[in-house]
Amino acid sequence: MRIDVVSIFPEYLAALDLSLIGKARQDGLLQLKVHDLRDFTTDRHRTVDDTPYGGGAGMVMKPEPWAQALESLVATPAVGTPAVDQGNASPVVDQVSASERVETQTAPTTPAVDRASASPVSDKVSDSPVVDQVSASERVETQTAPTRVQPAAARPILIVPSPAGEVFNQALAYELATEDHLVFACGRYEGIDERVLEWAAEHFRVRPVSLGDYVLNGGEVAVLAMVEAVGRLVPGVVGNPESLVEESHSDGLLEYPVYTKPSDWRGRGIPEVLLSGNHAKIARHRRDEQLRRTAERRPDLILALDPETLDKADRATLGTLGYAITPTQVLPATPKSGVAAEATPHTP
Ligand code: 6GU
Repeated sequence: MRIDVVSIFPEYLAALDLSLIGKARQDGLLQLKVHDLRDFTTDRHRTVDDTPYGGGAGMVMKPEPWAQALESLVATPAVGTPAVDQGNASPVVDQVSASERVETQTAPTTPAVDRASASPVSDKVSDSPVVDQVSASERVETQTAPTRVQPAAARPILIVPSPAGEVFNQALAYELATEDHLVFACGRYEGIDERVLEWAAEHFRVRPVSLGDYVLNGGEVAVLAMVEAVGRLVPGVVGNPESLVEESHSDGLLEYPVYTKPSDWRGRGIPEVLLSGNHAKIARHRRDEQLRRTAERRPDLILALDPETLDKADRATLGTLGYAITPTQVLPATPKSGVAAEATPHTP
């Protein structure tokens, strides 16, 4: 998978050199590059922001540096993509080597000053020795558009981290993990000029995405979270794929509690069943712990369960936790009437 991150703080993304994701980059499973937005400015001060039309607090990110940065990415194929693995024939600039640190000057081919005068990306396509994932016949060339226009489904995904986006979750992480190319556009200040997102829709599948209902100063921390969540689902990145099966959210429930040695620690023991060697009993105990913990911490997830995924024992446990299961949904039980909440008539 190819991942490009554009930011005015490329150093923020240095953590992606470490641990599992850093290893996946070294192994060539993730071709991840960080680009400095300021490399795509043309003025002496490398300006990326300006005052908002209509007034108000703060600054807004100027559109043109973003267009230049994003255009450079749709036109620059990654190496070693599944379609065409160029191996050692790859251009040095695109290689992810063990020694590679987060790059601050990754404007892939030409410096920003040249780019402004050159007719943009179509040159770079022909310069490149590497064929894009999308075959030449799938490309729709136009005379007027400065960038190749691809059919919507073949366009890379552009993720724009924003508290105003759709909420990121494990389902979205799984979806993104199947993509060939993700681009992350880290906004700062009050955000990016809205026209960038409209324009970008011609070249990307644009997805504004939020981590949750709180505000960060910029998209970088959100990108660290999303790249880790997505990257670890790319085949080969996590050594033992079984560990992806039993973790929180993989089945719509939180993970069960885990314990290791010693079995008696500061006067605290562990659930006896875990020492029994009875695998069926252990599996049942863990499933019940998942249900109990989820009901306590995330009742919204219990209500979102599909009854078809619940066996008899699940239903019994949910009953003791105060839930009723209808053929189509899980509901809070209403103890007095014994009738499911939805069926209780509302009095005006
Ligand atoms: Cl993705 N970006 C910013 N700036 N703030 C956030 C967020 C993202 N998710 C939650 N808060």
